[in-house]
Amino acid sequence: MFNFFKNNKTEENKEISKEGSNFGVLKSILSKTANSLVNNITNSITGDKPVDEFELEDIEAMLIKADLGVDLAVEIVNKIKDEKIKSSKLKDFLRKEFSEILDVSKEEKLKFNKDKLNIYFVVGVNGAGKTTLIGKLANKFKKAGNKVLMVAGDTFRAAAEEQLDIWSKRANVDILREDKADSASLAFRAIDLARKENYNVVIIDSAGRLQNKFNLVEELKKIKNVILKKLDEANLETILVLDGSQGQNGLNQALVFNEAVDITSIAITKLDGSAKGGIIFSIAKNLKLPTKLIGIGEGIEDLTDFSKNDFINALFD
Ligand SMILES: Nc1nc2c(ncn2[C@@H]2O[C@H](COP(=O)(O)OP(=O)(O)OP(=O)(O)O)[C@@H](O)[C@H]2O)c(=O)[nH]1
Ligand SMILES: [Mg+2]
Repeated sequence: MFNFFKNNKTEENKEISKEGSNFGVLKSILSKTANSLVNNITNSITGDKPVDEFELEDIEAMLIKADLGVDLAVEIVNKIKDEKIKSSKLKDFLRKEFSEILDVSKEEKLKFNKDKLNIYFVVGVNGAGKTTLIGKLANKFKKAGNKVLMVAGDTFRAAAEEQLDIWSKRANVDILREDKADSASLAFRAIDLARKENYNVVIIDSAGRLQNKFNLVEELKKIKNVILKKLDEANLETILVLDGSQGQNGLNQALVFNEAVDITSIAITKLDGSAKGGIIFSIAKNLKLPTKLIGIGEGIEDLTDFSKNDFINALFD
């Protein structure tokens, strides 16, 4: 049968908090992305005349290199050309463009209703950072006074349950797990358990790789259907975790997962040290999906809510 472990750890979490992500931390994490996306362009193209043909080519190449994707890079360069943007105004122009691209959703934060059962279904390819994100998220919800249940929905790999178990202890939250279980039926039981024991936050892990992509997609669809049989869509957030150091690959992954389970928000991990943060713009533009969380390290506190203004300011100021 399945196992349900209650954690009763009282010890305070002693890791240094990056909660609320002070702006300095975000700025230093995004410094490589800022260089590739903004500074390399605005530092090399100066003067008071409109950007010329050669410079436009350079800008296009730099934007593509910064993982913005070819379509978006071409679109921006065409605007610079059509609007006869002067080199000295390039930074202001890019700031406005990038800011508008991120206006895909009014909701910047994860859906959450304190009085309801909130389900977070976490998907993504293997190694993207799903399990780590769940640990960080559980910790955050727990500290805010919620009753949190983790569900070891990656039943394909025994080690995956162990890994989530470790995170449940770190975050001091309960976990539901069962070796080699059917993950959809585990999700089903998790929701029943949550109702019975008054959990208000349930976070479901999932496999990143099964024998093939078809099986993975079918399994994720099954889990999602089970969840939606039990509760309203308004209380479900389906989070796609993307490895921020993988750049444009993330866009292709997002397309596949979005088709399978209708993603409602994106979490970008490993932005620390990566120059490929431009992927956030590419996803917003192509899929109209909001990024709501950013992973900025391997520790339990290394998670920050995405804020459009902070993100833009960190890149441009
Ligand atoms: N630097 C950094 N590393 C991260 C971050 N998030 C996750 N990692 C690391 O990425 C690796 C993979 O993370 P997991 O959480 O196991 O990824 P997963 O998606 O659950 O992988 P599977 O279970 O194999 O599908 C681990 O070594 C994590 O420590 C992050 O925001 N920054
Ligand atoms: Mg995992």
